[in-house]
Amino acid sequence: MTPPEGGLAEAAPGGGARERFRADTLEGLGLAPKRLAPKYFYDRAGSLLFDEICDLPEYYVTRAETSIIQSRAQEIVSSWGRRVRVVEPGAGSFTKTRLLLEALGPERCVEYVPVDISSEHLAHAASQLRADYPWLKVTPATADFSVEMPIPAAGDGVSTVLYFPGSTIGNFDPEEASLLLARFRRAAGPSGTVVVGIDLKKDPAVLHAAYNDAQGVTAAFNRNLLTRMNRELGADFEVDAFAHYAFYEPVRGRIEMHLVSSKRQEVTVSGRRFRFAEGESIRTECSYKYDLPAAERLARSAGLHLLDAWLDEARRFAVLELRPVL
Ligand code: AVI
Repeated sequence: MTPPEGGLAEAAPGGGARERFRADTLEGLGLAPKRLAPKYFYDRAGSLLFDEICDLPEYYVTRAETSIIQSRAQEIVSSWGRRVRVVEPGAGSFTKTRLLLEALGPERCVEYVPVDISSEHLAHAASQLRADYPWLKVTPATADFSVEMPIPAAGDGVSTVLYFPGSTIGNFDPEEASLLLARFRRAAGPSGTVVVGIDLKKDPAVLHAAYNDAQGVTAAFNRNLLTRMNRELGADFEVDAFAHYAFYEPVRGRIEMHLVSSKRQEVTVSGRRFRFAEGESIRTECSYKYDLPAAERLARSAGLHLLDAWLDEARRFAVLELRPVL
């Protein structure tokens, strides 16, 4: 899977994407405290590491969401309309998407529109789906959905379902998440539906374990960002001189993931020098956890209301069905 649900970055970025990565990185490392955007985790190695994370015993997220879709697919799609176009920003959640497309079937599913910044990833995803579902019309759209959703209006009598699984919404700050959901609402149109996966608040020990796995895969995933900067931006990070540090911050309700410098050092990125004090960090990701009332407030702030919510048995994850407030 490349990249994960909602992942934005390219496996091997060409000119524009590389320059965006450079500009965002130089800006983020110039801030105090330093930070980088999590969308840059997902080069080829990062995407493979994320696949491994999804299979880790501690990382319940993917299993919890898949179990909801597996057991409730028919119920979830039941209110989506007679003729449906499914639009998926990120277009990476094959198992879950397939279950939903199958639940809709050729009678109801008129089109699937994966939206991703990587045309290479889209072409691969589209050809796989066309091979497995010859009845399915697949219309890939190349775009950075965190900036724009250039989706044409649906045909007459066709309702659009914006499917955003994986709790990728949690990787956006609440203000950005609200803007993103509003963009999805506009893309879905007044008769459309937004279906989003959110990770729920829970015992901090469970959260802590999920982002500090025993095998160190999450640490490798975090550090791979340094390797990527070295390769693509001519940086000279000493990868072993930065430690993975992830913790749950209960006031904001978010996991914060950092890379902490183990010593005083200077690093050059694209010809610019950045100083690190011993113990100084780069924040590489936030992963917000919601409860249902907070998720409902977030939806409202984006002009959406909560129609339904499906939870897994352990109540760790929720799939929300949202509709525009008319
Ligand atoms: C993609 N995203 C929803 C994952 C998360 O849980 O926030 C990324 C991740 N970071 C560390 N582990 C997984």
